[in-house]
Amino acid sequence: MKLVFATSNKGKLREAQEILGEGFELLTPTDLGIDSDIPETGDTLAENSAQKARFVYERCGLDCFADDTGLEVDGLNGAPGVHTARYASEVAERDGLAPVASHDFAANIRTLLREISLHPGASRKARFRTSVTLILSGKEYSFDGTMEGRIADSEAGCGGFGYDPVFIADEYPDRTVAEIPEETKNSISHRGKALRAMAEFLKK
Ligand code: ITT
Repeated sequence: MKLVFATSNKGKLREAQEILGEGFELLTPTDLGIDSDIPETGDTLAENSAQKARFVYERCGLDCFADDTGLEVDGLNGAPGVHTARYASEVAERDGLAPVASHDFAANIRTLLREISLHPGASRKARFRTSVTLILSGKEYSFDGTMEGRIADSEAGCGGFGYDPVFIADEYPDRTVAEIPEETKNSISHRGKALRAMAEFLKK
């Protein structure tokens, strides 16, 4: 089955292809000549994933899905949450520091570790949440997934992407997600759960 995945994140695309398997051929907006930045201005992950999927569906009319993911840290009152991709740039703006590009993974991780260190004793318990919106023949469906864990004291590992070097999943408590094989991550991850639910739905 051919589906457009409304993403520009290569890590997400690689994981989604591996999770969904050979029965799914994923195209990206770039493959279809859609080069404009896809807006994400919602207040929730669900609003953002719907916004991304609709943006692409309106331009190509093909069945498609989008993934919006957030990292919630208990000791930071749920931050960065819906602001996960642009955390460093928003904190820099808040603190009057030099501007940082959004989606700067290294800066996002540095900011997260710094913000937690400013709250000694605060809980490092955290979770990734993914909201997936599928548009199939014009109708919308949503699927969710969560991976529980905690924020490590420092970065470790070079697998995965994004915040994986500082996230320790409950299932593998002695290493970060960037230190476990991608297949293992996909078997327990927020994205794995949401996309397997979508695949089950599509197979019916
Ligand atoms: P899209 O094009 O799909 O919107 P994005 O990178 O903007 O890609 P999000 O808005 O969902 O994606 O941003 C969430 C950020 O959270 C993303 O930039 C990553 O840094 C991080 N992230 C998402 N999934 C992750 C995962 O499985 N492991 C670690 N970090 C992840």
